[in-house]
Amino acid sequence: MSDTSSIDAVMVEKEDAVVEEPKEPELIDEEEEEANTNKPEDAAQEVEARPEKLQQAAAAPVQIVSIGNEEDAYAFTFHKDALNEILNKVPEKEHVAVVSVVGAFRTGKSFLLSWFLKYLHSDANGDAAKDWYTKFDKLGGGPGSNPDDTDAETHGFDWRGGSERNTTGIWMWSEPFSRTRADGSKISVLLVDTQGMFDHETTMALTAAIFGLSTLLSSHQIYNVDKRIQEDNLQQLALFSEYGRMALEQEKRESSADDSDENISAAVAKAPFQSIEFLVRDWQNFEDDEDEELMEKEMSEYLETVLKERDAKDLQETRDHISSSFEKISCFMMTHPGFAVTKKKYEGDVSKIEPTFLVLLDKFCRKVFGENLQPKTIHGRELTASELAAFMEAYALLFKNGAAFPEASTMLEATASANNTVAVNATISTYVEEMDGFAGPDAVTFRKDEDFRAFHDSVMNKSMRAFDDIATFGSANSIRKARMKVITDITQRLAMYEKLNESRNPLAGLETFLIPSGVAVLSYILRTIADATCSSWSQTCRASSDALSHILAAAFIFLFIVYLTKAKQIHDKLKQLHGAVTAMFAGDSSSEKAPTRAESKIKND
Ligand SMILES: Nc1nc2c(ncn2[C@@H]2O[C@H](COP(=O)(O)OP(=O)(O)O)[C@@H](O)[C@H]2O)c(=O)[nH]1
Ligand SMILES: [Mg+2]
Repeated sequence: MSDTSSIDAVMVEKEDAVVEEPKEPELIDEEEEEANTNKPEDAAQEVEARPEKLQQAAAAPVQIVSIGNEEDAYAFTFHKDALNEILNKVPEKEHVAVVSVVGAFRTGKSFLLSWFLKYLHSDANGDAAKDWYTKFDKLGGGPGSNPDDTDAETHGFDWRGGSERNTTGIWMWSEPFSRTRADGSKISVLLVDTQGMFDHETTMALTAAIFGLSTLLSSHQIYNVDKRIQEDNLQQLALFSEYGRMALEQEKRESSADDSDENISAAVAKAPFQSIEFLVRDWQNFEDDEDEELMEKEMSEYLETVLKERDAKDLQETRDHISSSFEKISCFMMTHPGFAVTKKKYEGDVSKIEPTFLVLLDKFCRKVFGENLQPKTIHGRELTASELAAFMEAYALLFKNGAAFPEASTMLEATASANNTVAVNATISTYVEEMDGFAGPDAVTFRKDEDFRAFHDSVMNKSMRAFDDIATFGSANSIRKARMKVITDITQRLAMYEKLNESRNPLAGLETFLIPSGVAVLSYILRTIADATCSSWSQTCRASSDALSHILAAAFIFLFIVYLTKAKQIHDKLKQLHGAVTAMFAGDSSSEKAPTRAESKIKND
């Protein structure tokens, strides 16, 4: 588990780091949240209503976006705190993958996601048994499951068969799943469910809005379709192509401003959205004798047929738009799970599911969460959890006033603005992390002026390079503003580090003692000389000696008063001096362990 304060800290910084529109994120108080959540049986509320102990124990789907009603034009409400609570569980610098499922109402999206949960638990150490899906009796999230039940086996995305629930919105599983990538690095997987698309009550604009938000958010989007890929499924996808085209053009412009040819081809090759996979449910065309290899062949041939060139201009355009918007388009087919599964009373009994469905399900899980698993990227940059939160917030704001699908340029602006925010936060974190270790609240060594400046300069250069690497997108003016914001912030922090460092200077404040001590020593010496050299009959000489002894006494009294008022500081200073001298002789004055940010934070708290 991560340092849970870290995302909050970044988010707090982020709020004041917003450099241009969109406006301050909506923070929803509990009352407002209740009013905005469209159904009383809302699971997010169920989670909140549960006792603390159970909330910690039971993982559950959490609503991160709820959708209003006709009165507010189906405005989206982003539940920032709910999202952050999940993202805080991701280790601070770990990248995140977002796997989401979109598609028509009651096509088995939540059912599939509940299976994903089972797979991810079974494969927690990357060693799921070949027949992992037979190792338990029941699938969680079904009609018989109780969200208050502490038995994790019964939890899942809500796929209650038969009930006409219509809780529109976007849901995320409360626990991220840690996976190991092929290169050995860790990645946290977040599962996202969408509800309320393409049903008879949902307008096309709302469907497009949910679809759009989910596409912007995901690294791998599963588009669940019933029986076959239809033309309207493709058209729905092509809706985002305008955004894709603009994003690509912007990248091309940026690359041509750069002289390296390598950069141009790398940027042009990048589509704005990552991976989309059509998941055809209840596919009926596999032959009885087809083995897995043949089935896979059939899947890729089917996708090729669907996407192949068409004579009709509009059909061809749809295909071109999709191809240029997504980095990767794939297809998988599942057979019917068996009629028992579609019965109203079906509660998730695994033994009633058709074996072919389970075999294909196993293949699909391994495909999605195996080596294909990619972190969420924005313009080629892999995101951490706190960065994902910044983008998610900017995207949700696009639909704040209603589910009218935003202009591509607005989506692009939101991306650029969130990207600048991420760049500002990352730059400041880099600076703070390094400076904290060198001269932060927990550092103990006083740094000489020239060392301090040199260190600051090098950290500043490194941080600004980090900024330039991230802030590559959007208008030059907004990037410039974000850059200024970073510089102002770092300048303020520098002043604080200077003060902290100065407070560790063992010689600071010594002038209060040095001057009276010098006067005392000088008067003592002069008096000793006077006493030794004066002849007994010289009045002037005796008077001078007396005057010097008065000065000496006055200096001592002054020193004594200062000592009384500053006893504690003097004690500390002497300790510091002693420490500095000891360390100097031990030859390791600069090798104290740099405190981590987390340590300083804990101490500050
Ligand atoms: N025909 C069919 N039904 C399924 C499949 N998977 C799940 N179901 C059933 O479809 C109903 C709706 O499932 P659900 O996951 O809630 O659908 P969602 O609205 O897309 O999330 C439930 O009764 C499931 O048991 C499938 O692959 N094919
Ligand atoms: Mg569902």
